[in-house]
Amino acid sequence: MLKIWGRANSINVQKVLWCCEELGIAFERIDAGNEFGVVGGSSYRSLNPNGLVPTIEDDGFHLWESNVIVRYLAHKDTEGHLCPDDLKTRFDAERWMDWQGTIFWPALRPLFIQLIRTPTEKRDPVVIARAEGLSLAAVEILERLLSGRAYLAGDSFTMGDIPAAVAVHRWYELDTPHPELPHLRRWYGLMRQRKYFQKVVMTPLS
Ligand SMILES: N[C@@H](CCC(=O)N[C@@H](CS)C(=O)NCC(=O)O)C(=O)O
Repeated sequence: MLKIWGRANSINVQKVLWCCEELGIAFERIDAGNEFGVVGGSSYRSLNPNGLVPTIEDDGFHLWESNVIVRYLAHKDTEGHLCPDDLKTRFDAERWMDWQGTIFWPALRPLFIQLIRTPTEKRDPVVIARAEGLSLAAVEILERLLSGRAYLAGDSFTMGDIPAAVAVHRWYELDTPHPELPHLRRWYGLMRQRKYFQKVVMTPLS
């Protein structure tokens, strides 16, 4: 059975758990990271030299980097539920996965850390203001994209929606201004209707 190391409240672990649930892949999850430790030990580091979560083991194959794991699982699924067959649609989805990891989450993460993991008296208003601006600029990119399509890579739910949706969920849940973005709101509503998004992602931020 697929093994997944990682605490269930991690954005990056949630991508993998949600993907598995969507694809009906059975898995065993092992708590690791933050208060659970594990990631600092030499046996974990031999699987993932970064000492971060998630890491998976599939039939003796170890893989880390959450978006790559989602790609791997989606591609491996022979039914093709989440990995589009059409090359251009597939790489459109891939593009939004990379964008989440390189643009969106780096913009939003400092806001998440400040508002969720930093005591009020230690918060830095400069960091918060900068992260709010960069995060808004990122979600406005999604708003423009979603004015012309139902999902990030076209007219159906794909692996391309997974990383962005877990980040958008955090943006909406954070106590930060949320200007009206009707297309983003509609797409986020579609995510919120998904049973496994509710199960894995719609949990209190911590
Ligand atoms: N680029 C990596 C980043 C992994 C990462 O930063 N994971 C965080 C949790 S979201 C982590 O391991 N933090 C330290 C910890 O939990 O101990 C990925 O997408 O998998």
